[in-house]
Amino acid sequence: MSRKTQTKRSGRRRALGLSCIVGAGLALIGSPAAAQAATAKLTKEALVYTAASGEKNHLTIATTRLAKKVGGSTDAFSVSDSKVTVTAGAGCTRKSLSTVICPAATVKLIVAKGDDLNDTLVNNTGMRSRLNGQDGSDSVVGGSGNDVLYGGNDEDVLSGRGGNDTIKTGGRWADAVNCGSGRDTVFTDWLDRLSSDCESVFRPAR
Ligand SMILES: [Ca+2]
Ligand SMILES: [Ca+2]
Ligand SMILES: [Ca+2]
Repeated sequence: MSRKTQTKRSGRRRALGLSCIVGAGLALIGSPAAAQAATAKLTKEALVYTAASGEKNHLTIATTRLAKKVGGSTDAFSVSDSKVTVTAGAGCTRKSLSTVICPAATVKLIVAKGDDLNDTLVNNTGMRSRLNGQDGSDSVVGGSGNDVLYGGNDEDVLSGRGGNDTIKTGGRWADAVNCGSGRDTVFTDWLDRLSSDCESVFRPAR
């Protein structure tokens, strides 16, 4: 069978399969979107949250407690994205459809990426974090520790809150930056609006 014929046939099979799924009212089950859900996992020293493309995320990371000690501690982080389904990756367990719990014993950094669309990423802990809104107009909110916040493309709102934060607005977009307390450093451009409490501001020449 030629390659062209094979492609045609598999295309027909895909079309038939899809119409059956839609007909049954189960469009999401088994689809590529479901296979690429947002994931929270532990790496050697970090808690990593990765959104999937096509999701409008509303992520909140908070502290919680485990029923039993893991790594000598009951400290844990709850990773909750109210807008999407979250998958539990390495070291973490799922609490509900949109909430995953990860033990805190080995975590020295929180990393979260919003991928595309307009997202909200909030670190409500004292653990230092690296949060990246990526594409879309995002709201990125650091915790009380020293955070690194990236807006990525489009018009973002970046809030450092407590701690000595580094805030990077990225691109030629009209972003808004609120540094909060601590000694904060901002890498910005002339379109951005900054609060008056940003200690070090770096802008390219006009
Ligand atoms: Ca997103
Ligand atoms: Ca963005
Ligand atoms: Ca700050």
